[in-house]
Amino acid sequence: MKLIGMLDSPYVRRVAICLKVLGLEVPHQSLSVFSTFAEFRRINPVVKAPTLVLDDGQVLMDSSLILQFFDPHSRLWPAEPAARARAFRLTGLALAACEKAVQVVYEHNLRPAEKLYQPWLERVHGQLFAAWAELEKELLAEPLNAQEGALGQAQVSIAVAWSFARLMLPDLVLAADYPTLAAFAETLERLPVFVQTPAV
Ligand SMILES: N[C@@H](CCC(=O)N[C@@H](CS)C(=O)NCC(=O)O)C(=O)O
Repeated sequence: MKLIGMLDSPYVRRVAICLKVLGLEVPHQSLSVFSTFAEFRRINPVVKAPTLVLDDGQVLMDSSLILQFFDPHSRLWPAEPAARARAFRLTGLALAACEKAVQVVYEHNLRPAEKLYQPWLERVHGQLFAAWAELEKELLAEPLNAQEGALGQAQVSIAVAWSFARLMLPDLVLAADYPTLAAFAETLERLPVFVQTPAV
Protein backbone atom coordinates (compact mmCIF):
# COMPACT_ATOMS: atom_id res chain seq x y z
CA MET A 1 0.00 0.00 0.00
CA LYS A 2 1.26 3.50 -0.75
CA LEU A 3 -0.01 7.06 -0.27
CA ILE A 4 1.11 9.29 -3.12
CA GLY A 5 1.33 13.05 -3.26
CA MET A 6 3.25 16.01 -1.89
CA LEU A 7 2.63 17.31 1.61
CA ASP A 8 2.37 20.84 0.20
CA SER A 9 -1.07 19.71 -0.97
CA PRO A 10 -3.54 20.34 1.85
CA TYR A 11 -5.48 17.24 0.78
CA VAL A 12 -2.43 14.98 0.99
CA ARG A 13 -1.35 16.56 4.27
CA ARG A 14 -4.72 16.13 5.95
CA VAL A 15 -4.71 12.43 5.02
CA ALA A 16 -1.11 11.98 6.24
CA ILE A 17 -1.85 13.70 9.58
CA CYS A 18 -5.11 11.81 10.09
CA LEU A 19 -3.31 8.51 9.46
CA LYS A 20 -0.89 9.40 12.26
CA VAL A 21 -3.81 10.31 14.53
CA LEU A 22 -5.26 6.87 13.77
CA GLY A 23 -1.87 5.32 14.60
CA LEU A 24 -1.48 3.90 11.09
CA GLU A 25 1.82 3.78 9.26
CA VAL A 26 1.31 3.91 5.52
CA PRO A 27 4.31 4.27 3.21
CA HIS A 28 4.32 7.65 1.49
CA GLN A 29 5.79 8.64 -1.87
CA SER A 30 6.21 12.37 -2.51
CA LEU A 31 5.28 12.71 -6.16
CA SER A 32 4.16 16.04 -7.61
CA VAL A 33 1.14 16.37 -9.91
CA PHE A 34 3.18 19.00 -11.78
CA SER A 35 6.95 18.39 -11.74
CA THR A 36 6.53 14.57 -11.90
CA PHE A 37 3.31 14.55 -13.91
CA ALA A 38 4.37 11.68 -16.21
CA GLU A 39 5.42 9.43 -13.31
CA PHE A 40 2.23 10.29 -11.42
CA ARG A 41 0.13 9.53 -14.49
CA ARG A 42 1.67 6.07 -14.79
CA ILE A 43 0.29 5.33 -11.31
CA ASN A 44 -3.00 7.19 -11.60
CA PRO A 45 -3.99 8.32 -15.12
CA VAL A 46 -6.23 10.99 -13.58
CA VAL A 47 -3.22 12.54 -11.75
CA LYS A 48 -4.95 13.52 -8.52
CA ALA A 49 -3.22 13.95 -5.18
CA PRO A 50 -3.70 12.22 -2.85
CA THR A 51 -3.72 8.85 -4.56
CA LEU A 52 -3.73 5.62 -2.59
CA VAL A 53 -2.44 2.44 -4.21
CA LEU A 54 -3.78 -0.63 -2.43
CA ASP A 55 -1.85 -3.90 -2.08
CA ASP A 56 -4.10 -5.52 -4.68
CA GLY A 57 -3.23 -2.73 -7.14
CA GLN A 58 -6.49 -0.79 -6.90
CA VAL A 59 -5.99 2.95 -7.11
CA LEU A 60 -8.14 5.19 -4.91
CA MET A 61 -8.31 8.97 -4.91
CA ASP A 62 -9.99 11.83 -3.06
CA SER A 63 -8.82 12.63 0.47
CA SER A 64 -12.23 12.12 2.10
CA LEU A 65 -12.73 8.70 0.49
CA ILE A 66 -9.19 7.63 1.35
CA LEU A 67 -9.80 8.63 4.97
CA GLN A 68 -13.09 6.77 4.98
CA PHE A 69 -11.24 3.68 3.75
CA PHE A 70 -8.81 3.87 6.68
CA ASP A 71 -11.42 4.85 9.29
CA PRO A 72 -14.38 2.49 8.79
CA HIS A 73 -15.58 3.03 12.37
CA SER A 74 -15.43 6.83 12.13
CA ARG A 75 -12.90 7.31 14.92
CA LEU A 76 -12.08 10.72 13.41
CA TRP A 77 -15.67 11.93 13.86
CA PRO A 78 -17.76 12.53 16.98
CA ALA A 79 -20.44 9.87 17.50
CA GLU A 80 -23.07 12.17 19.01
CA PRO A 81 -25.32 13.49 16.18
CA ALA A 82 -25.15 17.24 16.95
CA ALA A 83 -21.37 17.18 17.42
CA ARG A 84 -21.02 15.07 14.27
CA ALA A 85 -23.11 17.52 12.25
CA ARG A 86 -20.92 20.39 13.45
CA ALA A 87 -17.74 18.48 12.62
CA PHE A 88 -19.10 17.78 9.11
CA ARG A 89 -19.99 21.45 8.67
CA LEU A 90 -16.55 22.64 9.80
CA THR A 91 -14.75 20.08 7.66
CA GLY A 92 -16.87 21.05 4.66
CA LEU A 93 -15.92 24.70 5.18
CA ALA A 94 -12.24 23.77 5.47
CA LEU A 95 -12.39 21.67 2.29
CA ALA A 96 -14.16 24.47 0.42
CA ALA A 97 -11.43 26.86 1.61
CA CYS A 98 -8.79 24.40 0.32
CA GLU A 99 -10.53 24.15 -3.02
CA LYS A 100 -10.84 27.92 -3.43
CA ALA A 101 -7.25 28.56 -2.28
CA VAL A 102 -5.98 25.94 -4.73
CA GLN A 103 -8.00 27.58 -7.52
CA VAL A 104 -6.40 30.96 -6.77
CA VAL A 105 -2.92 29.39 -6.72
CA TYR A 106 -3.54 27.62 -10.05
CA GLU A 107 -4.99 30.78 -11.58
CA HIS A 108 -1.78 32.66 -10.77
CA ASN A 109 0.78 29.89 -11.28
CA LEU A 110 -0.58 28.10 -14.33
CA ARG A 111 -2.33 30.76 -16.37
CA PRO A 112 -0.35 33.43 -18.23
CA ALA A 113 -0.80 36.79 -16.46
CA GLU A 114 -2.51 38.37 -19.49
CA LYS A 115 -5.11 35.60 -19.46
CA LEU A 116 -6.22 36.05 -15.84
CA TYR A 117 -9.98 36.40 -15.71
CA GLN A 118 -10.59 38.96 -12.99
CA PRO A 119 -14.36 38.37 -12.44
CA TRP A 120 -13.70 34.66 -11.85
CA LEU A 121 -10.80 35.43 -9.50
CA GLU A 122 -12.97 37.87 -7.53
CA ARG A 123 -15.73 35.31 -7.23
CA VAL A 124 -13.25 32.72 -5.90
CA HIS A 125 -11.72 35.24 -3.46
CA GLY A 126 -15.22 35.99 -2.15
CA GLN A 127 -15.94 32.30 -1.63
CA LEU A 128 -12.58 31.80 0.08
CA PHE A 129 -13.13 34.75 2.43
CA ALA A 130 -16.66 33.52 3.18
CA ALA A 131 -15.34 30.10 4.21
CA TRP A 132 -12.76 31.70 6.55
CA ALA A 133 -15.37 34.08 7.99
CA GLU A 134 -17.74 31.18 8.75
CA LEU A 135 -14.93 29.20 10.38
CA GLU A 136 -13.84 32.23 12.41
CA LYS A 137 -17.43 32.68 13.68
CA GLU A 138 -17.75 28.99 14.50
CA LEU A 139 -14.50 28.80 16.44
CA LEU A 140 -15.29 32.00 18.30
CA ALA A 141 -18.76 30.77 19.27
CA GLU A 142 -17.57 27.33 20.35
CA PRO A 143 -13.86 26.51 20.45
CA LEU A 144 -12.70 23.12 19.21
CA ASN A 145 -10.58 20.87 21.37
CA ALA A 146 -7.00 21.38 20.14
CA GLN A 147 -5.37 18.60 22.16
CA GLU A 148 -3.64 15.84 20.22
CA GLY A 149 -5.75 13.12 21.83
CA ALA A 150 -8.94 14.86 20.71
CA LEU A 151 -8.05 15.43 17.07
CA GLY A 152 -10.54 14.49 14.38
CA GLN A 153 -11.03 15.37 10.74
CA ALA A 154 -12.52 18.78 11.56
CA GLN A 155 -9.57 20.08 13.57
CA VAL A 156 -6.97 18.62 11.19
CA SER A 157 -8.70 19.90 8.05
CA ILE A 158 -9.19 23.42 9.40
CA ALA A 159 -5.57 23.79 10.51
CA VAL A 160 -4.17 22.28 7.30
CA ALA A 161 -6.38 24.47 5.10
CA TRP A 162 -5.39 27.60 7.00
CA SER A 163 -1.66 26.84 6.96
CA PHE A 164 -1.80 26.08 3.22
CA ALA A 165 -3.52 29.39 2.48
CA ARG A 166 -1.10 31.36 4.65
CA LEU A 167 1.84 29.67 2.97
CA MET A 168 0.64 30.05 -0.61
CA LEU A 169 -1.40 33.27 -0.43
CA PRO A 170 0.17 35.30 2.40
CA ASP A 171 -0.92 38.66 0.98
CA LEU A 172 -4.49 37.55 0.35
CA VAL A 173 -5.34 35.58 3.49
CA LEU A 174 -4.41 37.70 6.50
CA ALA A 175 -4.13 36.30 10.02
CA ALA A 176 -5.33 39.64 11.44
CA ASP A 177 -8.70 39.17 9.70
CA TYR A 178 -9.33 35.77 11.29
CA PRO A 179 -7.50 35.84 14.64
CA THR A 180 -9.30 32.91 16.27
CA LEU A 181 -8.68 30.69 13.28
CA ALA A 182 -5.04 31.77 13.07
CA ALA A 183 -4.46 31.05 16.77
CA PHE A 184 -6.19 27.67 16.51
CA ALA A 185 -4.06 26.62 13.51
CA GLU A 186 -0.90 27.85 15.22
CA THR A 187 -1.68 25.70 18.26
CA LEU A 188 -2.25 22.62 16.12
CA GLU A 189 0.88 23.21 14.05
CA ARG A 190 2.88 22.81 17.29
CA LEU A 191 1.48 19.32 17.98
CA PRO A 192 3.87 16.42 17.18
CA VAL A 193 1.63 14.92 14.45
CA PHE A 194 1.65 18.24 12.62
CA VAL A 195 5.36 18.93 13.17
CA GLN A 196 6.19 15.44 11.86
CA THR A 197 4.13 16.13 8.73
CA PRO A 198 5.40 19.48 7.44
CA ALA A 199 3.88 21.17 4.40
CA VAL A 200 7.34 22.26 3.26
N1 LIG B 1 -11.37 16.63 -3.68
C1 LIG B 1 -10.02 16.17 -3.85
C2 LIG B 1 -9.14 17.32 -4.31
C3 LIG B 1 -7.71 16.86 -4.58
C4 LIG B 1 -6.94 17.87 -5.42
O1 LIG B 1 -7.50 18.69 -6.15
N2 LIG B 1 -5.62 17.79 -5.30
C5 LIG B 1 -4.77 18.64 -6.13
C6 LIG B 1 -3.44 18.83 -5.44
S1 LIG B 1 -3.60 19.99 -4.12
C7 LIG B 1 -4.55 17.96 -7.47
O2 LIG B 1 -4.62 16.74 -7.56
N3 LIG B 1 -4.27 18.77 -8.49
C8 LIG B 1 -3.99 18.30 -9.82
C9 LIG B 1 -5.13 18.50 -10.73
O3 LIG B 1 -6.27 18.69 -10.28
O4 LIG B 1 -4.90 18.44 -11.93
C10 LIG B 1 -9.52 15.57 -2.55
O5 LIG B 1 -10.11 15.82 -1.49
O6 LIG B 1 -8.57 14.77 -2.58
